[in-house]
Amino acid sequence: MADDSCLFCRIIAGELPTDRVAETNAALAFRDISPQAPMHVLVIPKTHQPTLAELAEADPEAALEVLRLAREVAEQEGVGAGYRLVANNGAGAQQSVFHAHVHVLGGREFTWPPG
Ligand code: DGP
Repeated sequence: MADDSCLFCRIIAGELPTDRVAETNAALAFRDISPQAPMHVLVIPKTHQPTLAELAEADPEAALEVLRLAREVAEQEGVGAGYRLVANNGAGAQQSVFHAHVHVLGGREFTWPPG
């Protein structure tokens, strides 16, 4: 179910321009507007849930589809040997857009712990 007030639902609907890189029936991948690595793509489910954790509970198959598409994007973008998946879950983790998403980051060295 789409939420008209949700930025990512509007991207899915094609109401806002975005640089799409891959798509399945259940998920969409597009470049982050504020990249934190040479390759930074967001993968989102086409159904609206505020967080990845809530998506996993409400629609586990869609959550799996997001992870599958993240892998495909990493391979397609040439970073399949090593990339980072990030899911900021909730405001306390600096989530800023409350439509479930996974960040796929690659093309540079990563450190641990993350900031
Ligand atoms: P998070 O902080 O985990 O909720 O990540 C949200 C990401 O969404 C952040 O890295 C910036 C990105 N973003 C916000 N608005 C837009 C937009 O309009 N287009 C695109 N492509 N990315 C956006």
